[in-house]
Amino acid sequence: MTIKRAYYIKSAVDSKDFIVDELPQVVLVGKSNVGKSSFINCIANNRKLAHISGQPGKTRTVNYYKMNDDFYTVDLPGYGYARVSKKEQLVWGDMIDRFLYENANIAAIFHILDIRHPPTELDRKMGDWLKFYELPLVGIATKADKLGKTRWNPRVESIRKDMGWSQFVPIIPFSSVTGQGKDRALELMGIYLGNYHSH
Ligand SMILES: Nc1nc2c(ncn2[C@@H]2O[C@H](COP(=O)(O)OP(=O)(O)O)[C@@H](O)[C@H]2O)c(=O)[nH]1
Ligand SMILES: [Mg+2]
Repeated sequence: MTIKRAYYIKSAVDSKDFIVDELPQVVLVGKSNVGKSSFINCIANNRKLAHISGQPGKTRTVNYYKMNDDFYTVDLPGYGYARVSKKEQLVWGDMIDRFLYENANIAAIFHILDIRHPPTELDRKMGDWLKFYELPLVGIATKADKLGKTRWNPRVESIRKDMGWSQFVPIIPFSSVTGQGKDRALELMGIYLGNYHSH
Protein backbone atom coordinates (compact mmCIF):
# COMPACT_ATOMS: atom_id res chain seq x y z
CA MET A 1 0.00 0.00 0.00
CA THR A 2 1.08 3.56 -0.58
CA ILE A 3 -0.46 6.66 0.94
CA LYS A 4 -1.43 8.97 -1.89
CA ARG A 5 -3.54 11.42 0.06
CA ALA A 6 -3.46 12.26 3.75
CA TYR A 7 -5.33 14.97 5.58
CA TYR A 8 -5.60 15.98 9.19
CA ILE A 9 -9.29 15.77 10.07
CA LYS A 10 -9.64 16.67 13.71
CA SER A 11 -8.54 16.30 17.31
CA ALA A 12 -11.18 14.91 19.64
CA VAL A 13 -10.92 16.21 23.20
CA ASP A 14 -13.83 14.11 24.40
CA SER A 15 -15.43 10.78 23.54
CA LYS A 16 -18.45 12.58 22.10
CA ASP A 17 -16.13 13.95 19.40
CA PHE A 18 -14.91 10.51 18.27
CA ILE A 19 -15.53 9.78 14.62
CA VAL A 20 -18.17 7.14 14.03
CA ASP A 21 -18.62 6.39 10.35
CA GLU A 22 -18.07 3.51 7.95
CA LEU A 23 -14.30 3.90 7.49
CA PRO A 24 -11.86 1.54 9.21
CA GLN A 25 -9.27 2.92 11.59
CA VAL A 26 -5.62 2.04 12.10
CA VAL A 27 -4.83 3.06 15.65
CA LEU A 28 -1.44 4.13 17.01
CA VAL A 29 -0.60 3.78 20.67
CA GLY A 30 2.62 4.38 22.54
CA LYS A 31 4.21 6.47 25.23
CA SER A 32 4.59 10.16 24.64
CA ASN A 33 7.68 11.10 22.64
CA VAL A 34 8.18 7.58 21.28
CA GLY A 35 7.59 8.74 17.70
CA LYS A 36 3.88 8.36 16.88
CA SER A 37 3.61 11.67 15.02
CA SER A 38 6.86 10.98 13.21
CA PHE A 39 5.49 7.57 12.17
CA ILE A 40 2.41 9.21 10.67
CA ASN A 41 4.46 11.77 8.77
CA CYS A 42 6.81 9.07 7.51
CA ILE A 43 4.15 6.75 6.11
CA ALA A 44 2.29 9.70 4.57
CA ASN A 45 5.45 11.32 3.10
CA ASN A 46 4.46 14.60 4.67
CA ARG A 47 6.63 16.16 7.35
CA LYS A 48 3.98 18.69 8.25
CA LEU A 49 0.98 16.43 8.68
CA ALA A 50 1.35 15.54 12.36
CA HIS A 51 2.96 17.90 14.80
CA ILE A 52 6.26 16.53 16.10
CA SER A 53 6.85 17.66 19.61
CA GLY A 54 10.12 18.44 21.32
CA GLN A 55 8.14 18.59 24.55
CA PRO A 56 6.54 15.31 25.45
CA GLY A 57 3.07 14.97 26.81
CA LYS A 58 1.36 17.81 25.01
CA THR A 59 -1.05 15.72 23.01
CA ARG A 60 -4.08 14.89 25.14
CA THR A 61 -6.36 14.50 22.17
CA VAL A 62 -7.33 11.72 19.78
CA ASN A 63 -6.07 12.89 16.40
CA TYR A 64 -7.63 11.69 13.16
CA TYR A 65 -5.89 11.63 9.78
CA LYS A 66 -7.81 10.49 6.74
CA MET A 67 -5.72 8.49 4.29
CA ASN A 68 -6.41 7.63 0.65
CA ASP A 69 -10.00 8.72 1.37
CA ASP A 70 -10.71 5.22 2.66
CA PHE A 71 -9.36 4.85 6.18
CA TYR A 72 -8.23 6.80 9.22
CA THR A 73 -4.95 6.68 11.02
CA VAL A 74 -5.74 7.59 14.61
CA ASP A 75 -3.11 8.91 16.99
CA LEU A 76 -4.12 8.19 20.59
CA PRO A 77 -2.75 10.41 23.36
CA GLY A 78 0.58 9.09 24.63
CA TYR A 79 1.13 7.72 28.11
CA GLY A 80 4.02 7.85 30.51
CA TYR A 81 4.59 11.57 30.66
CA ALA A 82 5.86 12.28 34.17
CA ARG A 83 4.28 15.67 34.76
CA VAL A 84 0.69 14.52 34.63
CA SER A 85 -1.63 14.66 37.63
CA LYS A 86 -3.57 11.69 38.94
CA LYS A 87 -6.77 13.29 37.68
CA GLU A 88 -5.35 13.76 34.19
CA GLN A 89 -4.26 10.11 34.18
CA LEU A 90 -7.80 9.04 35.00
CA VAL A 91 -9.22 11.24 32.26
CA TRP A 92 -6.67 9.76 29.86
CA GLY A 93 -7.56 6.18 30.83
CA ASP A 94 -11.25 6.84 30.51
CA MET A 95 -10.76 8.34 27.04
CA ILE A 96 -8.70 5.38 25.79
CA ASP A 97 -11.21 2.95 27.27
CA ARG A 98 -14.11 4.65 25.55
CA PHE A 99 -12.19 4.83 22.31
CA LEU A 100 -11.42 1.11 22.28
CA TYR A 101 -14.64 -0.12 23.80
CA GLU A 102 -17.15 1.83 21.75
CA ASN A 103 -15.33 1.45 18.47
CA ALA A 104 -16.26 -1.28 15.99
CA ASN A 105 -14.13 0.22 13.21
CA ILE A 106 -10.62 -0.66 14.38
CA ALA A 107 -8.79 -2.64 11.69
CA ALA A 108 -5.50 -2.88 13.60
CA ILE A 109 -3.53 -1.45 16.49
CA PHE A 110 0.06 -0.39 15.93
CA HIS A 111 1.84 -0.32 19.27
CA ILE A 112 4.90 1.90 19.00
CA LEU A 113 7.90 1.17 21.22
CA ASP A 114 11.48 2.40 21.36
CA ILE A 115 13.75 -0.31 19.95
CA ARG A 116 16.59 0.76 22.23
CA HIS A 117 14.90 0.20 25.57
CA PRO A 118 13.01 -2.54 27.37
CA PRO A 119 9.28 -1.76 27.39
CA THR A 120 8.32 0.25 30.46
CA GLU A 121 5.74 -0.90 32.97
CA LEU A 122 3.21 1.38 31.25
CA ASP A 123 4.05 -0.15 27.86
CA ARG A 124 3.32 -3.58 29.32
CA LYS A 125 0.12 -2.41 31.00
CA MET A 126 -1.05 -0.87 27.74
CA GLY A 127 -0.18 -4.12 25.96
CA ASP A 128 -2.20 -6.16 28.45
CA TRP A 129 -5.10 -3.76 28.11
CA LEU A 130 -5.04 -4.16 24.33
CA LYS A 131 -4.94 -7.97 24.51
CA PHE A 132 -8.39 -7.85 26.06
CA TYR A 133 -9.82 -6.41 22.83
CA GLU A 134 -8.28 -9.15 20.65
CA LEU A 135 -7.57 -6.76 17.80
CA PRO A 136 -4.92 -7.36 15.13
CA LEU A 137 -1.67 -6.05 16.57
CA VAL A 138 1.61 -4.82 15.06
CA GLY A 139 4.65 -3.79 17.06
CA ILE A 140 6.64 -0.88 15.68
CA ALA A 141 10.14 -0.81 17.19
CA THR A 142 11.08 2.72 16.29
CA LYS A 143 14.25 4.85 16.40
CA ALA A 144 16.09 1.91 14.80
CA ASP A 145 18.49 4.42 13.23
CA LYS A 146 19.95 4.90 16.71
CA LEU A 147 21.07 1.26 16.94
CA GLY A 148 23.39 -0.85 14.80
CA LYS A 149 21.55 -3.19 12.47
CA THR A 150 22.92 -6.34 14.13
CA ARG A 151 21.18 -5.34 17.35
CA TRP A 152 17.71 -5.04 15.82
CA ASN A 153 16.77 -8.70 15.96
CA PRO A 154 17.89 -9.34 19.53
CA ARG A 155 16.05 -6.20 20.64
CA VAL A 156 12.90 -7.21 18.72
CA GLU A 157 12.85 -10.66 20.35
CA SER A 158 13.48 -9.16 23.76
CA ILE A 159 10.54 -6.77 23.24
CA ARG A 160 8.39 -9.71 22.16
CA LYS A 161 9.23 -11.57 25.37
CA ASP A 162 8.73 -8.54 27.63
CA MET A 163 5.40 -7.66 26.01
CA GLY A 164 4.20 -11.26 26.05
CA TRP A 165 3.54 -11.11 22.30
CA SER A 166 3.30 -14.39 20.42
CA GLN A 167 5.34 -15.16 17.30
CA PHE A 168 2.29 -14.09 15.28
CA VAL A 169 2.64 -10.44 16.29
CA PRO A 170 4.82 -8.78 13.65
CA ILE A 171 7.43 -6.47 15.15
CA ILE A 172 9.04 -4.11 12.67
CA PRO A 173 12.36 -2.33 13.25
CA PHE A 174 11.39 1.16 12.13
CA SER A 175 12.93 4.58 11.64
CA SER A 176 11.12 7.69 10.60
CA VAL A 177 14.55 9.20 9.90
CA THR A 178 15.76 6.59 7.38
CA GLY A 179 12.41 5.13 6.34
CA GLN A 180 13.50 1.69 7.57
CA GLY A 181 10.46 -0.57 7.97
CA LYS A 182 8.10 1.83 6.23
CA ASP A 183 7.23 -0.48 3.33
CA ARG A 184 6.56 -3.40 5.68
CA ALA A 185 4.42 -1.24 7.98
CA LEU A 186 2.36 -0.06 5.01
CA GLU A 187 2.10 -3.59 3.65
CA LEU A 188 0.68 -4.84 6.97
CA MET A 189 -1.64 -1.86 7.20
CA GLY A 190 -2.97 -2.73 3.75
CA ILE A 191 -3.49 -6.36 4.73
CA TYR A 192 -5.38 -5.56 7.93
CA LEU A 193 -7.50 -2.94 6.18
CA GLY A 194 -8.27 -5.51 3.49
CA ASN A 195 -9.29 -8.08 6.10
CA TYR A 196 -11.45 -5.51 7.84
CA HIS A 197 -13.37 -4.71 4.65
CA SER A 198 -14.10 -8.36 4.08
CA HIS A 199 -15.87 -8.89 7.43
N1 LIG B 1 16.35 9.30 15.58
C1 LIG B 1 15.02 9.22 15.54
N2 LIG B 1 14.26 10.14 16.18
C2 LIG B 1 12.91 10.01 16.13
C3 LIG B 1 12.28 8.94 15.42
N3 LIG B 1 10.94 9.08 15.56
C4 LIG B 1 10.74 10.17 16.33
N4 LIG B 1 11.93 10.74 16.69
C5 LIG B 1 12.12 11.94 17.53
O1 LIG B 1 11.49 11.72 18.80
C6 LIG B 1 10.86 12.90 19.27
C7 LIG B 1 9.37 12.65 19.50
O2 LIG B 1 8.74 12.34 18.28
P1 LIG B 1 7.15 12.48 18.06
O3 LIG B 1 6.89 11.91 16.72
O4 LIG B 1 6.70 13.88 18.35
O5 LIG B 1 6.63 11.50 19.22
P2 LIG B 1 5.12 11.32 19.77
O6 LIG B 1 5.04 12.10 21.05
O7 LIG B 1 4.99 9.85 20.03
O8 LIG B 1 4.18 11.80 18.71
C8 LIG B 1 11.12 13.98 18.21
O9 LIG B 1 12.23 14.72 18.61
C9 LIG B 1 11.41 13.17 16.96
O10 LIG B 1 12.22 13.86 16.04
C10 LIG B 1 13.13 7.99 14.72
O11 LIG B 1 12.68 7.03 14.07
N5 LIG B 1 14.47 8.19 14.82
MG1 LIG C 1 2.63 13.18 18.76
